[in-house]
Amino acid sequence: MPIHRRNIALTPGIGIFADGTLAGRQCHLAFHRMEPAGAERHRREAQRVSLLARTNQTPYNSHMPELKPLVAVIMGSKSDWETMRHAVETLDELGVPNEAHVLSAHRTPDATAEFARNGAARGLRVVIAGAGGAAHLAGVIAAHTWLPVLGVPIQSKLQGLDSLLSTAQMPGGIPVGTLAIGEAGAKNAALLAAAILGTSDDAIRKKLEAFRKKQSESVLAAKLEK
Ligand code: RP5
Repeated sequence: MPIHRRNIALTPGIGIFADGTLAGRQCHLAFHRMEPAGAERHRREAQRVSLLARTNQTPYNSHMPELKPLVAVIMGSKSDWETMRHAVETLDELGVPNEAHVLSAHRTPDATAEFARNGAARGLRVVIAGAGGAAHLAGVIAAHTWLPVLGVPIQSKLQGLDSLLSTAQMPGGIPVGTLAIGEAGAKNAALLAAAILGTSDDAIRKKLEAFRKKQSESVLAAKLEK
């Protein structure tokens, strides 16, 4: 590989070299010839490419692929998507760059741990994890990262009470911030993630304030039928 070949246009999951070839495994081969800062950046992107290649379900991916995701929305099964899509839609509405994947604590344990360990280095700042039944996904992710993890209990065969208790009842030491069961929890997880990011990001805080204002106006404008 020529020394001058550089990865010049990385978007989440895909990079393009100057000669038009796609980045991926090549990143591993090329980065040792780059200056340290660039090499580190490309190593992280290469890790991301490799993880997404094995775990990504593209229909659920970020609606803002040009921006580096700050929030990851993870769910234990494709069957959780109808609930967790409310988190993604709310993040999109607030302009928070996000990504979404199906990863299971028990069906894909290695990929889940790898995702959690690499998340902070990839630039993620909050993880939202939704799972149902014996819902240990949020806790397992929290065990592998210092990032704040917000848990969404999915409405299950036991109306979500099993999911709620499994997500909320973390023993002291590894916290999971647990939201309400189902759709409300997914939406609120996104709003809470935005609030966390908004403490250091003015643009996101302003979007959140605008969301609240619009919501208040809509409540005050409610007309009741006699
Ligand atoms: C959990 O098991 C998932 O989060 C999901 O809520 C539940 C059922 O999964 P499926 O059997 O529908 O794939 O891991």
